[in-house]
Amino acid sequence: MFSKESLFNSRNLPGQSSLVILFVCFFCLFVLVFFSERVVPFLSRPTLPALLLPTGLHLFSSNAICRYLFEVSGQECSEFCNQWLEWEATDLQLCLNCLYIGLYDPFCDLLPSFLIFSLLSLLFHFPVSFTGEHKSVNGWFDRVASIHSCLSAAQKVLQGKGLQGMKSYMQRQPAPQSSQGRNTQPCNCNPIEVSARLSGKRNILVTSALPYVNNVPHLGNIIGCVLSADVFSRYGRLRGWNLLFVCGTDEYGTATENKAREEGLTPQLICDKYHAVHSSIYKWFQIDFDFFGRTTTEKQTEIAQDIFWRLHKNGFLVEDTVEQLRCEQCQRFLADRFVEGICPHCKYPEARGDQCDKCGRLINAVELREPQCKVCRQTPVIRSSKHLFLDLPKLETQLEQWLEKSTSTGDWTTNAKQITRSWLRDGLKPRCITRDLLWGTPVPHPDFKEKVFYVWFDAPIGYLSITANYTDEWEKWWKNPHQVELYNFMAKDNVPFHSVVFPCSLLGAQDNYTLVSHLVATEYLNYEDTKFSKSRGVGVFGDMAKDTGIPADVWRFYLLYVRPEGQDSAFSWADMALKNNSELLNNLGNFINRAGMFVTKFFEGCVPVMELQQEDKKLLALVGWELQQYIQLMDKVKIRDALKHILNISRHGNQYIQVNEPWKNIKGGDTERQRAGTVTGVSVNIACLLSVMLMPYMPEVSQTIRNQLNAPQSCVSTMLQGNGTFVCSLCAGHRIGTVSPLFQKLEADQIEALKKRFGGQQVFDPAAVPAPAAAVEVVTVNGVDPEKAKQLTQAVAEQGDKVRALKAQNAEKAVITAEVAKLLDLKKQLALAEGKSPEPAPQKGKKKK
Ligand code: B3M
Ligand code: ZN
Repeated sequence: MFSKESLFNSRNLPGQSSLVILFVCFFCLFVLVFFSERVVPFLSRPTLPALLLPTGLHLFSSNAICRYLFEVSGQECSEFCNQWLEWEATDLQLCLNCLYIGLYDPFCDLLPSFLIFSLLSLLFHFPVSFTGEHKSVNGWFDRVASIHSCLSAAQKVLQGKGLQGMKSYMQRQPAPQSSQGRNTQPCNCNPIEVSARLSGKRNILVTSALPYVNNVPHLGNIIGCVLSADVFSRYGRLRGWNLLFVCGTDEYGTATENKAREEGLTPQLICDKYHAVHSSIYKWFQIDFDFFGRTTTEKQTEIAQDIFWRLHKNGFLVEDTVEQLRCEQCQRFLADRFVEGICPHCKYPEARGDQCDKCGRLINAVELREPQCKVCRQTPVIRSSKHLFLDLPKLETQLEQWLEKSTSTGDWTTNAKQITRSWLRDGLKPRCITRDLLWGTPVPHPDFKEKVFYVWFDAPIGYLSITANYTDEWEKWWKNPHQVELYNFMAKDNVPFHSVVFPCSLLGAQDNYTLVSHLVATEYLNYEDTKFSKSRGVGVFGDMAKDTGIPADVWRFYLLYVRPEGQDSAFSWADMALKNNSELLNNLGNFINRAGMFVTKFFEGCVPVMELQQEDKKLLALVGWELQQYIQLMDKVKIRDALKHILNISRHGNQYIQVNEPWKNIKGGDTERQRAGTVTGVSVNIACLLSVMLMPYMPEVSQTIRNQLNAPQSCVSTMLQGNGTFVCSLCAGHRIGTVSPLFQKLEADQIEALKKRFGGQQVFDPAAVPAPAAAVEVVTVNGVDPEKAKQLTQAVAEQGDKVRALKAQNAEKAVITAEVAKLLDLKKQLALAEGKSPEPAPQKGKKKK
């Protein structure tokens, strides 16, 4: 491996090509400083130098310019050259940025000149001299060094100690960390370069797996899909990307039909009801979709049938006959999960049609002994039925070619690549895409007119139809693979459908579809030391989070802090309290609050004049480095890792305040007071940066901080669009607003009560949860008590779950009877609170486990 160490220490003279590269770096900076009109016209600011090609294309990364020069000179870029280029893009750039920030002075207009000197002095790390054929490089350095602005910059920085001074300054700085030492993969693409590909912007299409409509999502579902996609989308918008974020409920299939039967509603009403439930949960969590649609629409039928006919026409559908269980009483074919019987392996009497819960073996429904329809308990019969299959083996080669490219150029998570590989390793088999159901997108083929599409064929098409319901220009997103990058967010169990089955549908349909470029899959989130379980009442579900009194942003923060990124993780109440109290309250909140309070208390609310000392420059360099890590990680969708860098910044800030003690200096003489001013000004500017970095994670807190600081709206767009350089956005004289604490402590007793409430052992006891700070006033009209009704609705639901769980576990009859009695009592109370007569509800069919 090429090592940076050897570069810094080697006595070797860089070869000619490496000098070319260094030369290009200097050249670019030179262009930037002295010919700033050459910057790329569509960039928001003159960030990088540019080379305008005869074709009209702007190259504006030194690396790209270098490659171009090789190309036109007819020379080949050797392996050694590539290594230098990589070094330039990763280590050199990083080092320069740190240095740049280290020298940063908000009132100095000689910055670019410092940069040149930084570069020059960097070279002093290399014991090289430019002789013979490299003489011209030497001459160039000399000429640049004698330019007035460079000289005066040097004087200002070096205070007369000359380049030797710069060299010793450099040697006192920490060497840039090697990429191996960092907790990140080096980002080989210059983000600015990529962002300019299309009329100055990346076109980013973000989807989150479509949640099944009939379930209330739990925290694990939320972090895996919508919340992760939301953070990335918010980040992308901050970066100025042209981004569309769509999602919606996945509404067809047996699960919906059964839920409808359970609740005595039509499937459509079930979908309407639960779509609203999902929407309100995501709204509370501040998931900022461009559009949250649903799969039961006309557009869905239109697009799904179009894809179907294309697959049919192109010969990628095959027919086969399947044996299935049919209940004559219910007049329907039974999906595997809706048949029960005796396990052919272990004789467990309540084995399901797909799996035995006792011995865990997979079962084919037709193998069950004494099968029963779970709805009416009649014995089903075996019927054979004709179905259509997607011919995956026929598409395999095409799929593999595409996968090779997508997984190597895109950011696929490791689990996504592994799961996909293992599916391919086992060889693809044709997959049935039709079902004998009513609730689904109708199959348009006359020979299959009683059938609907299988949900997993249908659901991903939902991404397209949902977009189509949002904009007539949906094809610009979905039939534009060269100009659109598609990010799919999901939990790992959804991977094969997104990496194999759905891409095969689209490849086979041959209509220039946009296929996934970045498949981002999370691992699983556990609840404490167990799994989330609706039936056991274990875990926090989306609709309950808001009743805990904990703000949505704190929920977001903690879920993102433990995001199962790379490995399974767990939600834990104790840990949530700990992270809230240590990271949010004592670290982040404390720093931002102190910075603002100093401005308010010591400087009458106006940002003081800053005169940066070594100490301040060091801090800004550190902050800049953390910001760069944040950007690199976010670009790679390492959401959890990136969050840690925000917290690092406030940690550095707290230390800085602690060491510099502005509260003491403010009482001293002029010099001390000036020092207090600088420390306060620097801190409050860092607080402003933090508010922007927090935006994707905690949108409300982020806005609150900017309101408190009275920060200009422009800081939001400028701070993350550069390459991670720190921008001073609150200048001396800027008046901030009213500062107040951002977070509240989570107390031990509050957490204990919440843990009990969601632990599955206890029935909901509203009295056990301390009321949130601002409890809603209870309105009582004619005995109707909405607040109590809300709590009782929850209690009824939880008690219902508990009863079902006990039944499912075959608990003792006496125990079940006692719990049923409690349930009936709760229902009575609920009816009263709702102002209805307390009649028991009519008996419904047995619920699924
Ligand atoms: N509804 C499964 C799930 O929610 C399924 C995802 C569809 S994505 C097109 O896990
Ligand atoms: Zn069994």
